[in-house]
Amino acid sequence: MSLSKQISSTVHRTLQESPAKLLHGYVDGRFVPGRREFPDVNPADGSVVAKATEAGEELVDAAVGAAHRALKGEWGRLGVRERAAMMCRIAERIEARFAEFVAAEVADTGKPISLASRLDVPRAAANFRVFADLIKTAGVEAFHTETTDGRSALNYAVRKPIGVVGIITPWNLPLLLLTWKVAPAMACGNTVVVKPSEETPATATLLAEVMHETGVPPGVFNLVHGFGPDSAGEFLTRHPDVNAMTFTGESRTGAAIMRACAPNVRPVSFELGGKNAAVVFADCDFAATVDGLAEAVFLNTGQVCLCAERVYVERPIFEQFVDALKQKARGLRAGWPTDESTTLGPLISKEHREKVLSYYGLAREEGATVVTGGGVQGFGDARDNGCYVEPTIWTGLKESARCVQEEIFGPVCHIASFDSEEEAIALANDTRYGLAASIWTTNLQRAHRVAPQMDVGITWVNCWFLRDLRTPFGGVGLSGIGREGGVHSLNFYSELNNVCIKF
Ligand code: NAD
Ligand code: 6OH
Repeated sequence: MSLSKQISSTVHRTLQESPAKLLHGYVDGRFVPGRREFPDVNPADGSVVAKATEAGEELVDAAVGAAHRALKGEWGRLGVRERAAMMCRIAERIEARFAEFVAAEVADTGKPISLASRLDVPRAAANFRVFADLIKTAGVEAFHTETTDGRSALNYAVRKPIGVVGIITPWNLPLLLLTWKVAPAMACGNTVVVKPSEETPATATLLAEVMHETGVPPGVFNLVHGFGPDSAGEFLTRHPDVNAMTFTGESRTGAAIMRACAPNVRPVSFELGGKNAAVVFADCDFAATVDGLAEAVFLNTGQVCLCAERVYVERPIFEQFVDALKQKARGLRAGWPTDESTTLGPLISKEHREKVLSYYGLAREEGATVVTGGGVQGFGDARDNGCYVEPTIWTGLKESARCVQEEIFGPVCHIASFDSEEEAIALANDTRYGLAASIWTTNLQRAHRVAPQMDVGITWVNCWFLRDLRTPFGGVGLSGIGREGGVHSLNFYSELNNVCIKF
């Protein structure tokens, strides 16, 4: 059977079987039930695809305890090459169960099967392989120091695990973002307690199965399900024995986690929200830019932290560009996620749809021209119980409008015009966020001049979301603290002990 047929039949089987499925936490090498069950809902039609069990404070405490014991056990004694080999086996097991991972991600998020197969699951395997390679080749700093008595000292830094790492992740790219943190944490010899989003518990549970099958020692990878406040998320962040916290999610949640980490002065790494700008110059490759922006605005129904919600277009091509992006928006196929030809899935939940629709309403009040969309599609089938919204484009808003300043996290952008490079830079930087920007031009001198002036952590030129996992990834301002990726991840997930030897 071809891979795509295999994936498709696994997805259909999973959706049929899954209402009976109970997703437990994984603590100290065992699957353990939590204190109560909560539903895992498929946002394509509102059906319950599984139930997960919420970890209470005792289970989170057990997970942290197991993670500490594992640091001192077999895992702590493994050499770097053995750890790296284990991580490669994890990548292989993810690939061996590729169709199941895709099925679980599609059922939980409603994202199109084509996207989960192309992006989410391959990246999960890649995350383990890349950090396995990096840790094997990572060097340390060394300095030869001349001392005042005419002798010398050698300084070199020793990399050590930081300890037990707490990992909390969101629902938009659940497996990709979880493994983006689990892999470097494990590569550096740490143990982890992970808390995936309550909206998307399934692929994290499959990952626990993979850890089990791969022979990862008990306590190295622990999984607790549940919510944020007064639930597993909060219990984990305020646990005094968690040595570092890494979090991807909303800026507001980042602030709450930072407060929880403050009393014990633990390091945090935060990848938070964005209100990303795309700057389109009149000298761009028009067709490629329209294709690129259609992805940057609508991929994953706009639920990617890197999505462009503010598009600035140089005046001579403004009308033509608005019209071309409108055609792209209208060409998106809001279908069943399991259908190969679907290009637009639902939003993650009814609650999130209410939020996005509230911005669709607010934009009208704020004086927007609705170029396309602005409402909800009617399907005449079970998708009407789901969380779909129309892809939407606005023009005509003031820069101070809430719809231009606040992260919406839906399939929507505002397009405004500009007249000069300086104006474009000022407009792009007029935000409290600072995650990513994209610049579209065929003038490379301009690209080199403008890109460094973007107040963000990541600037793409003539591309978007093109990832090399060795590069620094993160944001400024409300978009986060720190960088992960390559050596930046290794530095967050390890402590350096500088050894100074006089000779
Ligand atoms: P969220 O902040 O609501 O939830 C993220 C996670 O935090 C979930 O697991 C949730 O249960 C947990 N949580 C919530 N409150 C908590 C608390 N008080 N203590 C501990 N844990 C808590 O985010 P979301 O709605 O799941 O995801 C969407 C957001 O994530 C958007 O803002 C998006 O921009 C951002 N995001 C950022 C990046 C990035 O790399 N910068 C990547 C993906 C998503
Ligand atoms: C946000 O939704 C996407 C984040 C992507 C990454 O963290 C990554 O490593 O590609």
